[in-house]
Amino acid sequence: FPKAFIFDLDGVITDTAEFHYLAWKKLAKELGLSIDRQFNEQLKGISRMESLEKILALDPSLSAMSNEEKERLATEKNEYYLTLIDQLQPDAILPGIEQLLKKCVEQKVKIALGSASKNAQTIVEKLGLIEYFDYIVDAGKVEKGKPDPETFTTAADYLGVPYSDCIGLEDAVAGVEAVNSAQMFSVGVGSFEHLHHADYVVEDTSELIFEDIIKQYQKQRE
Ligand code: G16
Ligand code: MG
Repeated sequence: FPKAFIFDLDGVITDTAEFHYLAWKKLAKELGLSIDRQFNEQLKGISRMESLEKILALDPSLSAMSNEEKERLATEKNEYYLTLIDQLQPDAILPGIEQLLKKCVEQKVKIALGSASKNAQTIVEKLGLIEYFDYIVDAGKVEKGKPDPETFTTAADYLGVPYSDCIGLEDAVAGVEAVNSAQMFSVGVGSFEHLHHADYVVEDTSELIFEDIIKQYQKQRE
């Protein structure tokens, strides 16, 4: 039986991707650039600075920008993002997530968060889910972001659980890669086309059924 579930935040627990998108879009516009939802797919799961770099790469004339200027732009994006997530409430929890958290508690499976966001704790608090979490790993606790396994191994190390007894839930390709390289069982949430490297894929969070996940995990561990 698994000992811990490690949840990604954006795209698994709530859909903050839309707010990241709106904030980046506003910043891009100020730089004379335009981004769309398709482009935003690449920004899922990667850090704030890496996201900014991808946007700046759209215009070669911006390549000479100083680090100070980049910091200023990243901060500006975050300030706008914070005004957008200020309205977050429990109704923004994705379908099936709270039931899954309750099942974990019931079955004495530990719960951690493994997010690339520096705002992870604030978001989980606004959603009213903080009590469920035994530990939160956010961007401030790791040196290497996803796809490096550090986000997930840091959570397991804190919980004192072997990696092979952990299940990582992710919506991003980089996130699934991080879970896999931590030697954990990976559950991908989204299209099979994107996430076929995951050990188990469901289309959306409403299909994250505790018993089904356990069954798949046990089948693979046999
Ligand atoms: C999230 C989002 C990313 C975002 C990153 C950093 O990761 O998916 O798009 O760039 O956090 O967020 P912040 O600017 O708040 O530090 P995750 O790992 O929760 O999916
Ligand atoms: Mg995500």
